[in-house]
Amino acid sequence: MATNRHPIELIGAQTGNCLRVAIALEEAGLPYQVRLLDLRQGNQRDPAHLALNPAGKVPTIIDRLGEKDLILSQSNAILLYAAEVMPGRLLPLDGRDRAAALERYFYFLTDVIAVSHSAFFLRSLGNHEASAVLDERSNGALRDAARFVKDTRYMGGNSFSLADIAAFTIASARRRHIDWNADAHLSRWFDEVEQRPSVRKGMKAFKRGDG
Ligand SMILES: N[C@@H](CCC(=O)N[C@@H](CS)C(=O)NCC(=O)O)C(=O)O
Repeated sequence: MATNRHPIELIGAQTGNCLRVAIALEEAGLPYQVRLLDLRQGNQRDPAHLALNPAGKVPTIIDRLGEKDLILSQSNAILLYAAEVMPGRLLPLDGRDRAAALERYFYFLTDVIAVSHSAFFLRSLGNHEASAVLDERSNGALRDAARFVKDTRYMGGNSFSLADIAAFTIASARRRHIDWNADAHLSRWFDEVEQRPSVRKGMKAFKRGDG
């Protein structure tokens, strides 16, 4: 299904939001090409990028579909789009299993990643006390996710899904703050996901500059 497609253009940088998209495209088997922006140089606010994403953020994708390009921002909307384009690759097809995987996906997005991003923002403003409170809340939610992989192989059930991609990028970013000896299930899950070919390739996508 994906072989006759134009490669999706993935505009981004080495950040968690962009890495989630690269891993999802790898796992979905969708061809893509990376366009690297230098966020420190402010490339995200160049007029050409603002025309694609007026918020001046990454990631953004361009999917050359027929006569009109699909331009999409918001990393997690892009992940859901990839799941729709390649049914069964990123979310289970069965409705009950799919709902369970989505529940976990949103757990990581809202209870772990969003809280961690707020902590980062407060830290950048010098508000270390409030930032530490949110960091601990986010880390606690991540630690608590060990129970998700106690009885199933992956975060959202018995198949790899968007829930694992969301969980992995934040766990990887916070790995120094997690006591990996405290829970064998969490470390077993992390080690397995880290070795997955799509994850290995996706994590390097913005280093080599192509998909
Ligand atoms: N909710 C958006 C957040 C996008 C976002 O904040 N991107 C950051 C990088 S992870 C960015 O572009 N930062 C550059 C800036 O704000 O100037 C998403 O998930 O895509």
